[in-house]
Amino acid sequence: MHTPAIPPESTPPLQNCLSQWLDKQTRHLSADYRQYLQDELQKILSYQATIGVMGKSGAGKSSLCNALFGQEESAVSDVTGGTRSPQEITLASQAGRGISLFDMPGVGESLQNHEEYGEQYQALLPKLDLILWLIKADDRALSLDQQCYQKLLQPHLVEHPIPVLFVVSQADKIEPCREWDEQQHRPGPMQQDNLAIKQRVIADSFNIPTSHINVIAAAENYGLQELVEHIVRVLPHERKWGVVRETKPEQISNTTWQLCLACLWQLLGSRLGDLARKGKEVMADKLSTLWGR
Ligand SMILES: Nc1nc2c(ncn2[C@@H]2O[C@H](COP(=O)(O)OP(=O)(O)OP(=O)(O)O)[C@@H](O)[C@H]2O)c(=O)[nH]1
Ligand SMILES: [Mg+2]
Repeated sequence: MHTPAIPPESTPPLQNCLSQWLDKQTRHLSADYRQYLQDELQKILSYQATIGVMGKSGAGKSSLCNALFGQEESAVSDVTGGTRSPQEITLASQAGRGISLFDMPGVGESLQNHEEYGEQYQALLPKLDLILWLIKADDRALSLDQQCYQKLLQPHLVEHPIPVLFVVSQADKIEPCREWDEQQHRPGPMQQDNLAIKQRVIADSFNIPTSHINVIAAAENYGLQELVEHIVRVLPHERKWGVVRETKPEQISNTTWQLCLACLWQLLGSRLGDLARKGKEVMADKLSTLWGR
């Protein structure tokens, strides 16, 4: 498969770039099939992703969302009279319909409120594609996060299994802080060791593999490309572009871009296969030759 040579920041609007790419890739097909694929491409590209962002107050949720997706555009629902409810924020769209972020309440609060939040979570979870759970690098008190995960989230994940990625945030604040490399914007050697320990502690506390935990410092632009790559890897193919489309181009690594294109190609191939199976003109040989390239 030929892929468009990018850094994505040099692309015209994403839709145009991918539409031209698809046009080139499918030039051997009949006009009907090409149009069908272009329509499918637009459907895939216009998916609106919804991410739940969890973590104690001050964990760095807003900072991360702004670093990945841009400035806050509007708060759809609000915090009301002492009872917090999930707050939906639509972030400024780069090239499409925006991305919905839910600021999820409850983390860091006492268990007394969990029953009330439980119902809200049950209602919200089916709407979400992914949850990001932030824990500040220098926060040693994990027990409220842990209880919230076990009591509030885990029971609903059984019914609505969506990926949950843990994020160690504000990595520059882990001891010894003075070691942070201001030039390279990365942790020093002892900070790196301590961040690895932190990842292991979180993995043990939440019973997840360390590979599910990213380390970032949004204010330092550290670890953000890797986090985006991880998000894209865990999302189903048809939901990846809703996130990539809205992510700032500088946070999309070449690996992420290539991965998304390969998955898009696979997805379009299967859509075309579905169409052929539905009894339209059979082009099995031609299609398999084209898709095998
Ligand atoms: N040094 C450093 N500070 C950070 C980083 N990320 C966020 N902060 C700071 O941490 C504070 C809290 O960040 P927010 O993004 O507001 O945290 P939040 O989780 O949205 O907090 P709530 O909205 O209260 O739930 C702010 O003063 C940020 O500037 C980081 O990577 N490094
Ligand atoms: Mg916030």
